[in-house]
Amino acid sequence: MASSTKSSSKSSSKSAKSSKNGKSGAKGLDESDVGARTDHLELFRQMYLIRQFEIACGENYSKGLIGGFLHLYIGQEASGVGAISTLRDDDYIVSHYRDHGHALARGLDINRSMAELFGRSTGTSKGKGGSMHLFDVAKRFMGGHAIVAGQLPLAAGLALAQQYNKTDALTMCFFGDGSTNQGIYHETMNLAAIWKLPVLFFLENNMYGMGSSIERVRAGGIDFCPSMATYGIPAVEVDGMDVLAVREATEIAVERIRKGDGPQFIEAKTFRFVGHSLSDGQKYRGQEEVKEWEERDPVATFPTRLIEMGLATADQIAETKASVDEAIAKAVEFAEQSPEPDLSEIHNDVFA
Ligand SMILES: Cc1ncc(C[n+]2csc(CCOP(=O)(O)OP(=O)(O)O)c2C)c(N)n1
Ligand SMILES: [Mg+2]
Repeated sequence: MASSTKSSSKSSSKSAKSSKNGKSGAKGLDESDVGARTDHLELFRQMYLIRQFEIACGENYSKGLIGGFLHLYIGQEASGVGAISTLRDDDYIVSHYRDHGHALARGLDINRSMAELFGRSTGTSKGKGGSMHLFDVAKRFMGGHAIVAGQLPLAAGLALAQQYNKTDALTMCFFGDGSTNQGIYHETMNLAAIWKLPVLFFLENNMYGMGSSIERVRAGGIDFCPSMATYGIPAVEVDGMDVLAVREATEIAVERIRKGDGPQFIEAKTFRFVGHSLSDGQKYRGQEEVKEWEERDPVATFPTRLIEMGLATADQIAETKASVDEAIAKAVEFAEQSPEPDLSEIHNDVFA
């Protein structure tokens, strides 16, 4: 927590002072700043959308309308939204099983995403993937993968294709602290570095794997950036509760990758406010720690910051929330009313 707070204050003050057009984020913006204003409000909209989507998922899981495992992204919204806001449409994203936030930040349709969780034929994977396998090739969102660290070599493969085809597009790969003790993690880092692949390794260090703190299971401690020297991959730590700081750090890394500098590594220190999955009693951590992180809840604190910076009004925040709430209610309705996949579909899209 200490290092996160430290990097937080440093990066927040920095990011609060600069917007995309280089002007001050202070009060009294003129009309030429409308773009920046819309952009900041959009970051809030996405974080709020993810939060409300996840709350709705939790409710419908309890009702038995969503089956299988359910890993919620509550608390980590600033990390995914800030990072993905820097990407172009032709970049790829690969994620793990805690993928709803990444998918929604990428702009996957919320009706179809919700329907996927409900296991309905209108879902992004036709109802056969579920929560851990959201997928949308048109959006270059290449899943949703349930095997811890399994998405890392896939990211390297996608990045190799981008390099081979001489594009300046890149692959952003999200993974958790728990995946870093898998052998394939080290193999991927080494290969990506040797081949200078255009991949952004984005670690969401939420301090816990499934039921153990990273402090207990990692010999190198809770900070990952120093270990990246082993692979010669430039690494930066950022406060994952601060959407502007995440965006700023990611923008720099993305620019380097597009220039052909090879892989970059970002470690966002973040926290999941809820259990690993909905069947987690959280016996491995104290609630004081959770409360401490919740005080920095990005969804709750960002509106105040936006208003103070003169980037949004209280009315705009309220309107944004109301329209998201309505969209989520409609997504649940869409999912509930959609049919289950037909039995004749059982063998389709399973093997390539
Ligand atoms: C190869 C493999 N081993 C174990 C699991 C079970 N499992 C699912 S999530 C998880 C913890 C991963 O934690 P982390 O990478 O920190 O991601 P977080 O859940 O914190 O986002 C484990 C052990 C799995 N899915 N795949
Ligand atoms: Mg973790």
